[in-house]
Amino acid sequence: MMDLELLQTFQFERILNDDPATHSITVLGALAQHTDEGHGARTAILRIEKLPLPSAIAEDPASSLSKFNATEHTDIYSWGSGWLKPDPDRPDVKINIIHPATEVHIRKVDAFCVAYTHYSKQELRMVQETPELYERIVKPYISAFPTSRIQWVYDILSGKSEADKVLFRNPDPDQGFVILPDMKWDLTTLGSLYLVAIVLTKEIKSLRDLRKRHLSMLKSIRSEATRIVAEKWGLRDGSLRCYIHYQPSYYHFHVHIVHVNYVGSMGSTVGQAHLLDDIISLLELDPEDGPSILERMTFTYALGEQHGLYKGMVAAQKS
Ligand code: M7G
Repeated sequence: MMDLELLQTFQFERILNDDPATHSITVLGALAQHTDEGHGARTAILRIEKLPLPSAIAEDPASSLSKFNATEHTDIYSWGSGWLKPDPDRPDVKINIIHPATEVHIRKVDAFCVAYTHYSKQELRMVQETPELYERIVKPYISAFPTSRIQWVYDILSGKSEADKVLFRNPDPDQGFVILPDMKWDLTTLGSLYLVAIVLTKEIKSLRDLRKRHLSMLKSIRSEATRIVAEKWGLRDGSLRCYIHYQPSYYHFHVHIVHVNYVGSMGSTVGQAHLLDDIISLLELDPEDGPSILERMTFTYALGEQHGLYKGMVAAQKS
């Protein structure tokens, strides 16, 4: 378990990404690790994100501040800098840690940051994935994906981790799924509510593997998500934007369940995010037999140059 003492052993190496738009910074370094073989430092990635402002500041700005320095004023306009009073009940930042982190994680953070910020040091390219390119390039890439990358998914599904966070579980091995808070969510700010539904079956690696027989499971994810947010947080129908990433980072099927007001959130980019409702509609239009529409269609999306598919897909694009 991570604690302040361990965080204090952090040795800085370099900044992977600094994104003012999301008030976050991602940094590479090392953290102490104690193993049976002894003590050492292992590579760590820290993503530190400023949490949204407390509502108290809107109700009573003056008493939320411990200091204010005026900077300038012109006519009716003035501005300055403020310091929030520390509040023992309200944290200031959210910290995500990967430790020990491998080269793949570092590349993923690089690629991830590039995909979603306008700070890209790397090139992004739109590519078209025809069914033929899926078979030839993407499918082998997915099959070669080390299962260790989705160990966290198996740990959630088996109840080994985050068990107390699970909001819903349908244990059916074919149609079952769990719904729990996504690690991106701070668990308190309703406007940035972010849950994830993870299916139990290992047979669906991505959107491409969805078939008509999965319709009832997809509809059940939609209805359970709607029910949970209504019961737990009083959100009315139409408060959620549910989508599926293609390409995702993890090839075990899951659905992003995000507050509709959380516009511009990382990952809702057109090309990568496909509305669950649209996918349900496409599958409903599928014929009873023959290849599914999701096998037959061409998907167009952006890839960062660090992405494992970048070289192969860019080289395969027809001019
Ligand atoms: P994705 O579309 O495969 O990749 O979504 P993305 O990260 O590029 O969006 C995976 C989703 O799972 C993301 O929204 C992650 O924030 C979330 N996630 C990843 N991990 C490692 C965990 C975890 O350990 N716990 C939880 N609750 N969510 C996670």
